[in-house]
Amino acid sequence: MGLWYDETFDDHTRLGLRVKETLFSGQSAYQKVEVIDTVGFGRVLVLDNIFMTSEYDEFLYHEMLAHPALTTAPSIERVLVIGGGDGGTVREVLRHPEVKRCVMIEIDELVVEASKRYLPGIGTAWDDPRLDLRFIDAIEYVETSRDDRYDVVLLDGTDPVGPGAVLFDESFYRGCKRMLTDGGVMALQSESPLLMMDIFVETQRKLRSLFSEVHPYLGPVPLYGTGTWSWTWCSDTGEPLRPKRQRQTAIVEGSKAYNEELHQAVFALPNYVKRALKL
Ligand code: SPD
Repeated sequence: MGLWYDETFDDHTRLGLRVKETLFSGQSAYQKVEVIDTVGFGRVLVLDNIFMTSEYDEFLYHEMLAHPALTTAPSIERVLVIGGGDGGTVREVLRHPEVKRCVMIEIDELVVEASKRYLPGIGTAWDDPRLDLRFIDAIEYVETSRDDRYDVVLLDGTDPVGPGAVLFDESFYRGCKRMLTDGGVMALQSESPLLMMDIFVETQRKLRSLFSEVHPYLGPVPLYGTGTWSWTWCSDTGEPLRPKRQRQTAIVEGSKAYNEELHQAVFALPNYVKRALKL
């Protein structure tokens, strides 16, 4: 049978991947960092026993976090990415020619080191001169850099456990909103409405208390347990279903998932989600 690596959810469900070998295992000041090579999902980044991203399906997650926001914000010259130490999100951001500067705030240098070495196919934009990568605490950055302004803010955190839990706090969302330019767009990963409905609903509540436009959207990410994942598009003006065609054209051909039709489709919510959100 060989060796299996399991992520366990709430002691009642687990997802197991058959492992070929462990490529890296280390402990940072924040978390356990591992890269495993698996039979079905290729190389997988694992933080504190939670699957973060895989060579097999990472595009489904990173393209959907980045492009709905980046194709709809009024301007995308300045982009802030919080988390995302594997490099997949900044890779997608920097595919947009209009982006002039992308600041990435990652607390854990070991995640980036391990990803650069063992997941070079995911982080392909580390050397882009527009990228400004800083290893600092996002909470501290948002508190101390109140004058920095961004057209788009993307939150690419872990689940709300361990060092990433604070990235789900309402006060943190408020700080991120303060950094947005007028009409700016924030997008974030907002967990699974199937596996973590309570966290999903509570996240939507917090965001709705801060932004006038809050639109969750869904897509498949097989690595994340139930396969159904959510992201949320937030702004005070505008709406997510009016993307700029020119920006879409610039990236659609090079995207594995994102296209014009999918952009519209992902915002269509199933009844169980609409009912949970009282929409
Ligand atoms: N259940 C795991 C959720 C992880 C979301 N973030 C992944 C980071 C990929 N860049």
